[in-house]
Amino acid sequence: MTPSLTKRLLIISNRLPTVITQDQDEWSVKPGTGGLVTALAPVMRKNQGVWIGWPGCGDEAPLDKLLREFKDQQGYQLVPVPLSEEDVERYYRGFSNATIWPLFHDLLGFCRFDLTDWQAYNAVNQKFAAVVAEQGEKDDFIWVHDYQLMLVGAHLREMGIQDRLAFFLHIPFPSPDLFRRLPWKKSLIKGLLSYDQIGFQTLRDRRNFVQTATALLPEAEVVSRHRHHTLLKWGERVIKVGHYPISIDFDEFDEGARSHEVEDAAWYLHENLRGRQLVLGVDRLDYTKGIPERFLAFERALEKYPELIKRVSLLQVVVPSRTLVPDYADLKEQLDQLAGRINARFGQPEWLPIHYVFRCLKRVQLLARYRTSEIALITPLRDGMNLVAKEYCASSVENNGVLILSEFAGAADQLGKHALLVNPYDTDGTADAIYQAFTMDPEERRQRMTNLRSEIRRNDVHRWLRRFVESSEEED
Ligand code: ADQ
Repeated sequence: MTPSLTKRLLIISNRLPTVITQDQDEWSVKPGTGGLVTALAPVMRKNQGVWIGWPGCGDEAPLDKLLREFKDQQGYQLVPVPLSEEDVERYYRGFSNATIWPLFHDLLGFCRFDLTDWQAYNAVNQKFAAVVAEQGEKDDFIWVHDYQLMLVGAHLREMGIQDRLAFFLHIPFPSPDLFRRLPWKKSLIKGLLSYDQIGFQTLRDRRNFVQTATALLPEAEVVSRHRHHTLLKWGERVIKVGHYPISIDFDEFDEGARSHEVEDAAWYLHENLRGRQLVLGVDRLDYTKGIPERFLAFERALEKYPELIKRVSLLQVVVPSRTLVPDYADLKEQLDQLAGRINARFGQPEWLPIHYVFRCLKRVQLLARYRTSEIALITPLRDGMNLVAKEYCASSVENNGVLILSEFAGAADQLGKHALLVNPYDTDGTADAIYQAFTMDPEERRQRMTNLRSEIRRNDVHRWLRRFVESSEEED
C-alpha cells in the first residue's frame, strides 16, 4: 500500500519524469523509464505531489501544454527548471556524469576533474534551489534526489529556507580514500550536511559517508549510532544519516507478469527457444553495469562447459543512455564487437549464443522476458541498488528463475542469501555460477526464488518511502 503523507511532497531531481517526443508536427509526453521514476511515480500520483526538474527538451517544444497534459494523465504536477546547452554540457555531462558518477562507482580512471564543470554544477544547483524556493509552501516535505543535486540544500539555506530538507543518494557513496581525490571535497561534504536527513542505499554507503565527513571536517562528530541511522553533529545542527534500500512496486510487477498479454508474449518467446534456457541481462548502457565482463564470462562458460552449447543463450537488452558522452559511445562500440566476435566463434545454424538488443523495451515485452528467462545475469561492477534484480524476481511468477547477482550491487545486501553471488571481475567464477544455475534442480530453484520474492514483497517501494518519511518525522 502506498503510504499517505500528511505533508505535500516536493520532489526535486535532475530530470522531470517524462519523455517528450516529436513525430512530424505532433508533440507528445509520456512517463520516463529509469530507477527513480519507476520508484516514485505511484507515490506522487496518490499524493498530488509536485516534481521539479529539467525537462530535457529544447525551446521549440510546447512545454506548458505538454506538462498540463502530463498532469491530466498522471495526476501530479511538474515544474520545469530550464537549462542552457552550456549548463547541460558542464553540469550534467561534465561534473555529474564525468566526475561524480565514476568517482562514486569506484572507477577513478574514468574521472575528469575540471574547475569549470564544478562551477557550473554549483550554479545549476543554485538555479534548482531558486525554483524550489518559489514553489515551496510552508510545511512541504522537500526531498532532493541524487548525485546531480547535492548542493541544492546548501543554496536553499543561503536563501534563508529553514524547513526540514531531505536528500537521498541513489548511487553508492565511495570510501573516504576515494572521495579525498575530489578537489572540491570539503565544499561538497559541507553542502550535503546542509540537509537534515541524508539517505543512502546501504549500510556500507552510510558508513563511508560518516567516516568521510568526520575525517574531512574535524568539527563534525558522531552523536549516536542506531540500527538504521547515525546522528551527526555539525555546528548547531544534528543531521540524521540513514540507510534506506530502495525497492520496486512488487504487486505491479507480479500482477503485470501474470496478465494475459504477458502470458501470450512469454508463450511465444518460449516456443522460439525450443527447449533452450534463456539467460537475461537488462541494463542502461553504462560502464558501471559490467556488460563487457558479462559477455566474457558467458563466453568462458561456453568454453569451460561445452554442454551449454546450443542449450542456452544470453539475451542482453541495453537501453540507450548518455550516448553523447564519449565513454558511453566507446562502450557501445565495444559491446557490438564483443557480441560479434563471440557469436562468430560459437554460433551455429539455428543457434546464436548472444542476442544483443540495443533499445528500450515496452513493458509487456520486458515482463515477458523477465518471466521466461530461467536465469538473470546481473553483474554490475558497482551499483547503488539495481532495480532490475528485484523486478526480475517479482516477475518470476513460475518461481523457477535463478538470480545471479554481483556482490557489488546494493541489492546484494538483501538478496545475497538466496541469489548466486558473483564477483563480476572474476570471469571464471561468473562462468561457474552460470553453469550452477543451468544445472540447478527445480526444487532448489523454487526454494531460492520463493525466498527472494517474499523478501522483495515485504520490502517494497511503499515500505521504502514510509521508512524514509517516518524516519524524517520521528523524534530522536
Ligand atoms: P539505474 O542506474 O537506472 O538507477 P536500475 O536500478 O537497474 O539502474 O534501474 C533501471 C530501470 O530501467 C529499471 O526499472 C528497468 O526496468 C528499466 N530498464 C532497464 N533496461 C530497460 C529496457 N531495455 N527496456 C525498458 N526498461 C528498462 C539508479 C541507480 C541504481 C538504483 C536506482 C534506484 O544507478 O543503482 O537502483 O537508481 O535508486
